[in-house]
Amino acid sequence: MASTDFPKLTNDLILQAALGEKTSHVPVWVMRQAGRYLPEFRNLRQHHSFFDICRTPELACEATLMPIRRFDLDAAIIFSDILVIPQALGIDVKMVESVGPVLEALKSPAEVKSRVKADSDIDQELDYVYKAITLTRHSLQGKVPLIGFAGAPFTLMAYMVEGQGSKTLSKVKKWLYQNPVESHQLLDILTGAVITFLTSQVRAGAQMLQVFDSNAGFLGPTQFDEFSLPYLIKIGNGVRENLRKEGLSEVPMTVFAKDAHYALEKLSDRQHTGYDVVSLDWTIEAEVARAKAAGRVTLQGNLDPCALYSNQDDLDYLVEQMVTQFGTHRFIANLGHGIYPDMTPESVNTFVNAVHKHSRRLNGHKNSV
Ligand code: 1CP
Repeated sequence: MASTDFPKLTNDLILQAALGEKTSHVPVWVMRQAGRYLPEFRNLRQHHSFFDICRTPELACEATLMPIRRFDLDAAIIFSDILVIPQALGIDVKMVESVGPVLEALKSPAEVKSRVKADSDIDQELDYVYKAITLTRHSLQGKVPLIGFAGAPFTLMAYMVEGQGSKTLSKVKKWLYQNPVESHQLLDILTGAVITFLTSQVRAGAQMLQVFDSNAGFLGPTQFDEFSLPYLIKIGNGVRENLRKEGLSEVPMTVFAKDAHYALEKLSDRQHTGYDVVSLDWTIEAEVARAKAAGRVTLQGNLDPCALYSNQDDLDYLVEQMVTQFGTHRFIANLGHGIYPDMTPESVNTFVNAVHKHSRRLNGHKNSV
């Protein structure tokens, strides 16, 4: 299927908001919106393994569309995982029931040279993601934009060294302190792979990109400045440069450095980083984030995912508070991290509709003044 002649986009609210334009209401999507909290996704998982879904464009497309059919969301995010990059570099990744992803971890810094395939053909390895994106972009029929994504180099490195999620990330942080040279070598390899991967996602049809640095909060400001930020900046600028060179339109880019409040001022320097949107976790106040961003980027977030356990009236009120505090301009509503599997579709519906309802009302008030 051709990656050109896509259906005309009818709801571009999120793209407008990302670029700082005023919108009639605040756009909203949910991190991990296609996942196990949906009965139809659990049903799909009974018949297919996680990576089979990722690797089969028709199934990845189907999973991506599930939340779009149910809720009034303003964006779709392609069904995939950040760990497809380590896989493409030759590291085995398994999805283990009730554990999550388990990788064949790098046991020593020497293994960066011996086990990480730095010359791997990323576009060939990950062609299934591009095919899924092109198919999904057509299947969305222009209803909402399609977001492509990748893991940030430090977060990917953390999984490659730890082998799975960790409470302390002490193994990977040991590398940063004891083996900075090999750490930078690995981060460089990952950065190159991510730039190629994101550029090709846009070529295939992604209309917006997000980089997930979910483990950023484990780094303090000094280590973030050395081991994460420079690579995030290389990605922001590298993807833009590639797109320009190919004559492709640039797309809005979002960075999510979870728990890295200390870096918010630097991450909000759009001219330097290349990111139009900074996504926030729930532990920072809107007012503080707005002051640090200083009008330079759009903010995304940041309701505590656990607010979805509230009753529906309380949830509606919490959303109202969030939209009132962030304001309706330069804001994309989301959770402060991914939704959990035991949350209900009903609460997602309430969340999404409350964002639209309250932001429309707030905009109406403003217009009538
Ligand atoms: O068994 C299953 O069905 C696996 C559950 C699952 C799903 C649905 C995993 C395993 N990944 C995904 C999809 C996924 N992962 C998406 C799809 C699109 C959507 O949002 O709807 C996205 C964007 C991701 C990104 C991802 N994967 C991140 C970054 C975002 C975040 O949550 O911080 C991370 C850290 C991962 C790793 C990962 N993959 C899966 C799990 C359970 C985890 C986290 C493990 C851990 O806690 O360390």
